[in-house]
Amino acid sequence: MAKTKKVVQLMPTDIKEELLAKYPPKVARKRAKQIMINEATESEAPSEILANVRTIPGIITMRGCTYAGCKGVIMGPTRDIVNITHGPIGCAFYSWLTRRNQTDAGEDGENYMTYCFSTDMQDQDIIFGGEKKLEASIQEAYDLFHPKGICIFATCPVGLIGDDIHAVAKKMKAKFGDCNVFAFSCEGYKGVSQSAGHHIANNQVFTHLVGENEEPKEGEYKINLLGEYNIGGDGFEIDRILKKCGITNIATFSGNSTYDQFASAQYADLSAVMCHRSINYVADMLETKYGIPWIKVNFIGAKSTAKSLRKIAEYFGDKKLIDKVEAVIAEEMMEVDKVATDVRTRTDGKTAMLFVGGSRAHHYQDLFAEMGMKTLSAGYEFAHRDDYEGREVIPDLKVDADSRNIEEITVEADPELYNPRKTPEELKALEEAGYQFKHYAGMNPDMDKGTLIIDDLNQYEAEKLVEIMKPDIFCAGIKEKYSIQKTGVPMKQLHSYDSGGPYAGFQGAVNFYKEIDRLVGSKVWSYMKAPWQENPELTGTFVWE
Ligand code: CFM
Repeated sequence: MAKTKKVVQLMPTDIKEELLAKYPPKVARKRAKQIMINEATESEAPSEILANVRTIPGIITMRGCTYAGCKGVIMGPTRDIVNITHGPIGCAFYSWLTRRNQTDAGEDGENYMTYCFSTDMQDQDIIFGGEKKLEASIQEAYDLFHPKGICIFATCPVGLIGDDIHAVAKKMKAKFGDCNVFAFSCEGYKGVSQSAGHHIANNQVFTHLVGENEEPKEGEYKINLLGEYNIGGDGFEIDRILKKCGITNIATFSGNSTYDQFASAQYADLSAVMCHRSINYVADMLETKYGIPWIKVNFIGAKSTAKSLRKIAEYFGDKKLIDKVEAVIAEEMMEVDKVATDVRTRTDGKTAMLFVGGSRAHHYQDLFAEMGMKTLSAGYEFAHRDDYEGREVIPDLKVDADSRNIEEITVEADPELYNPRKTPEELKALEEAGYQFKHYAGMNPDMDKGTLIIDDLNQYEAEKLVEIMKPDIFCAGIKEKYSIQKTGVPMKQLHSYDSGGPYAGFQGAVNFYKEIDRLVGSKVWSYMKAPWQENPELTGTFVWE
């Protein structure tokens, strides 16, 4: 049977129209601003994307909540801090090990990752207040583990009843003396998505944790790796490469991180930012307070990894490091090129769609490009306009009531520790040679003209897109997985990686090529028919009939 002709004949404007056709006019008008035809020339198409705004009630969004962004995303991957969820048990249980951030207990053996700490709020705590229960939980955790730090995370009811979690944290910190206790007002409803939770986490970590360690860190070419969460072991692979190059990673925010790493971040000489969306606030604050410049990197994709390593080496400008980085790239690329050449005979020209949180929808396009695959459509769940259009748009971002809800903290240069890592002349020389600090161009420039960029994609639109464009693979999360597979299209989870990974770095690229090759080459989903599709007229009788 001839394969049905796909995609190309359809104009992006037609596809957009079809996605919006079912909505009531008001909903369609709002969604139209969140569906962008890249580099659109059509006069009616918007030149900017609407992002970081509330999901329309009734729409089944792919987003998560603010608590998820704070507790799950930023603080979750840290292994030796006890993270206590103050709230009903469901909030803790569903954030317990659901994100595949791996940890290695290290020499000290401290690893609380496998535990789930909750105050288990009950009806009476909601009515009479939960502060006493929180205090008792903190005490219990301290008595059991004597951790260096205890973090408290607010869930929705905590904000509604007004428990003062910060006062409790302060009291317990003073009582213990040897354990840093602090809290996050990251109630699920605090923002429009998990993005608000990132910002809240960044603020508190910077205020209460960064700089706490006063003992300088030794090492050559010291960097912080910001926005890398060690999903499926990505951080382990990046650390392997950095180590091989002779680069010292002082602190990862926050994959497999420790209390001590955060507390020593001020001793790095460069911040390398992987996930811009979740951690750019810390990058900026490290620069303001300590004078550490930041650059955007991407270790997803072998070529992107090589590029990022070269960028780090160029910053330090030391011939020894530059040569070492080149030697590592040459060595690692042998295997990468071998596998890429092989898979490309099968994957070249295939198509993908990516809808992930706030950076992977962009980063993973590099890996697909290395396999000769085209991205038809992509979007973020909760990123802001700068992640689409580049940081140049930041001054024009509309500050609405929801974003005003998230505290902006003022950071000033530290009177003792502020130390610009480069002289103005050195910075200028680098910039004149094309080096860009504090720069992220966003996803849009890397996507083809006419591709569809969609913010906060929902269940209905996901299925509709797949039906219209029939990609060879669809990438998103667990909530989307099964409905997509039912349409006959293979689905790859890019949050949890299903059970795969790592996909970062050189070895990660090899893993990804092989896995995607298998997925797009497999017909299993398109062969699968549900019983009711084959025998649509099933009849049944009741046993008593
Ligand atoms: Fe950054 Fe992330 Fe992402 Fe993110 Fe996330 Fe994640 Fe993600 Mo899931 S921090 S924005 S809030 S890269 S958990 S490791 S995969 S949505 S694209």
